[in-house]
Amino acid sequence: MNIGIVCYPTFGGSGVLATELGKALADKGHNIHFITYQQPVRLSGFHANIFYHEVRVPTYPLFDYPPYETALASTMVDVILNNDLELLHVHYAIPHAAAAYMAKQILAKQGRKIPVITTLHGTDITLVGRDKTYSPVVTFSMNESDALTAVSENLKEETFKNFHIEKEIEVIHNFVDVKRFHRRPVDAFKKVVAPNGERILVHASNFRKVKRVEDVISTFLLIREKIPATLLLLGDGPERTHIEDSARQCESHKDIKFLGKQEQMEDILPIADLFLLTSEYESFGLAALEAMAAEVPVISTNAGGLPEINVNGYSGYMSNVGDVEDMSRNALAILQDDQSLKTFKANALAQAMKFDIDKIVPEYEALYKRMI
Ligand code: GMT
Repeated sequence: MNIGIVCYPTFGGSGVLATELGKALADKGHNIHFITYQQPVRLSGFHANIFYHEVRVPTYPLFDYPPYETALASTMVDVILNNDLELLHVHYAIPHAAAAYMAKQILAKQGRKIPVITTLHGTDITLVGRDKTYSPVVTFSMNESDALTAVSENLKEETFKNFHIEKEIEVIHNFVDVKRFHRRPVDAFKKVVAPNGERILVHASNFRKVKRVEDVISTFLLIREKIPATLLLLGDGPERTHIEDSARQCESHKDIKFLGKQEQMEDILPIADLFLLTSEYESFGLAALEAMAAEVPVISTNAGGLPEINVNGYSGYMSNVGDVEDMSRNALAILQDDQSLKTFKANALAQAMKFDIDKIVPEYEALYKRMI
């Protein structure tokens, strides 16, 4: 099939998932055309049947806000016509679903039909999309998509709760390539991070308010009072500066390391003993699933779709949002002895296998075939 994929090219989960999906489909022989404003971060190396089309937004002194959506819709039309695309799959509703609707109407005038699938990822529904500034356009363009998918049952429910949706939403859970993440940890790297065999805890996110990274630090400090441990914080975003500043004031600040944005998560995660995700909401929590695939148990909140991936007392533990005491108690229960850590690690991997790329990608392929 000739498929167009539209996504954000950044480190966010929706862009990561869209890119991994495109690469997996290309491996299966499909031609994949990414349409976005920058090369997606997870798209590196040469793939004979992956094409990248950059959306250029010319500036003009009149534009305080360059019209990205117009440029995107025009690029979609151009790429669809010149590459004979059979389907457009857009990830994250805003503004991709609206731009896809516009492209579809332009092509319809020329007698060309193109099915559009919109995959809802989370904040496009729960935070941004609900805002009345966007809501009418988001509702309309979701209803105009030929198919809607959501990355969790919880997100499907949230969508029906917050928007007037007139069609079915199919849940296709996010996936992970377990083979890629399940690697032996690099001993030399582990030695640098934890020279005295300290437990290694990891958090990865875009440091937005919804992630409550301050709870990651508080949980870690409670754990650190009881056992030797070190915390790696991966990623970057608006909350990082003040969290880094306040972490510097703590007695254990030397055990907290901010590594910034990292592309090779599969090299870092395998050295970890525990992954912390303290979010106020996660539609799914792809970062936690990648950790589990690297055999790392997860301490998370029980918000949103997290209970669909993290099984309490098996692949890790879940606590109420903000309950850092409970999160640290649970973390210590896993970390305090090697046997318990070993069991939780094995369980985390087994749980990740349920969301393996080989199980989930065929669900998208089946949907594409139906739509085409
Ligand atoms: O987590 C973010 O803020 C980024 C956001 C995105 O759209 O890139 O992630 C959302 O989509 C991911 C992939 O489907 C999910 O794993 C995340 O849980 C979801 N984030 C939220 O719901 C807050």
